[in-house]
Amino acid sequence: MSVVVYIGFGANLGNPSLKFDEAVKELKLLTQTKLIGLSSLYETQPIGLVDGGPNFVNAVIAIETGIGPENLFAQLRAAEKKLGKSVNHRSDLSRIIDLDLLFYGAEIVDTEDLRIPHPRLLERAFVLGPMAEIAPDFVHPIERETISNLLNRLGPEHLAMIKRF
Ligand code: PH2
Ligand code: MG
Ligand code: MG
Repeated sequence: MSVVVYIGFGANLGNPSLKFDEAVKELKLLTQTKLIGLSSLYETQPIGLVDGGPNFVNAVIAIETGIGPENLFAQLRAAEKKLGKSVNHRSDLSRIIDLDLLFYGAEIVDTEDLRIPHPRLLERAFVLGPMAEIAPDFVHPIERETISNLLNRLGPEHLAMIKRF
């Protein structure tokens, strides 16, 4: 059984586009997993950072995988660590890599450690923008709206914060 999974990539320190290539390579190494889509890279203004760090590079990666959601989440944490992220990195600080599990097919997961769909993606043009490029018609399993509608629902001030490279 394989499921289409969307993963958000973000980085604003070091060499983000190189990190993106490395992240894609790591995902290709996962068992039972096939890379099926890559968005363009986007330059995006930081949201909610307390350290005044530089703009981000964001993108969305689509894979098809037989790995279950919890296991995949653990594999993403392991890939982040391998690519140089410290384990307890705070979400309000600049980072050299962030790999977020956005959607696991239409599954809804809500445990202490893991929430899918990613709870903050609805307000994030830096996720919805790149995802709309590769999966505009994907339906959010809770909102029951397509990614392109969710993106359009965001105000122009959000859209102004992302720019395709
Ligand atoms: N990630 C965050 C916080 N803020 N801002 C942008 N533009 N892109 C990100 O990936 C991002 C962020 C926490 O993961
Ligand atoms: Mg994140
Ligand atoms: Mg993260």
